[in-house]
This record gives sequence, structure tokens and C-alpha cells, in this order.
Amino acid sequence: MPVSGLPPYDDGNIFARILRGEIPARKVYDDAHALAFHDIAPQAPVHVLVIPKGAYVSVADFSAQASPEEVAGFWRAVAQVARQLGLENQGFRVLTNMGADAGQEVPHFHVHIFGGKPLGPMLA
Ligand code: DGP
Repeated sequence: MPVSGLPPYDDGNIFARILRGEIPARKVYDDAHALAFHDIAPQAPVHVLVIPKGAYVSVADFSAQASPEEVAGFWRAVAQVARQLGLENQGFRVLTNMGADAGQEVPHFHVHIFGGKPLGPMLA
């Protein structure tokens, strides 16, 4: 069960389907712990999503329920993706939405990586 008050994990969600190869995605990174692919509706010149391979609804579930290896592997993948995309020396933003009030559309934990331009201040 999710720890965040969100509905249980639904393995029909779009990112689960991308993980299973049922739906195409423009992949940029794939390892044992994480998959990264371009967002279908980019909000910056670089807008990539990084998702864990495990079934976690949100950052709360992932943080509470994933093994230390999964957590470390996921965040190392995030850093590797940013390096690979040439963002490391420019600056970039990593963001996750959790729950409806934050605008989470896809109920499989993911982080957005934004970059490729000066991003300005965070909006809340
Ligand atoms: P969020 O609001 O944090 O749940 O962001 C979900 C993001 O996922 C949103 O920026 C659009 C993106 N997205 C939705 N469906 C697809 C898809 O089928 N393929 C890809 N590549 N991205 C998708």
C-alpha cells in the first residue's frame, strides 16, 4: 500500500507500460534501477523523466519502501542522466510532483529533469 494516501499502485499506468515495452518512449538511459526518457510534452529545451524500475506510486512510497540499493541506484541514475545530457556544468532542475494537489498525473514515481536554458526562480 502507498504510504502517501494515494491509491494503490496500478500496473496499467502509462509509465509501467513504457517499462514493459508496451508503449514507445525516447529512452536516454536504462539500467537495473532506472529508466529515463524524454517527456512527451517538454516544458524546457531538455525535459527528461527518470523512473525507478520498481512499482512505487510516489516519492513517499519510494523513500519508505524501496531498498537502499534501489534508492541509491535511482539517484545515481538521475545524476548520470544529467551528466549524459550535458547539463552538469549548466545547472538543471530536478522536480517531483506528489499527489493531485501537486499535479501528479502519472501514478508511478518519477522525477523531471529540466535544463537547457536559464530556468529562473522556482514557482510554488
Ligand atoms: P506529472 O505531472 O509529474 O505526473 O508528470 C507526468 C509527465 O509525464 C508529464 O510531463 C507528461 C508526461 N507524459 C505523460 N504521458 C506520457 C507518455 O506516454 N510518454 C512520455 N514520454 N511522457 C508522458
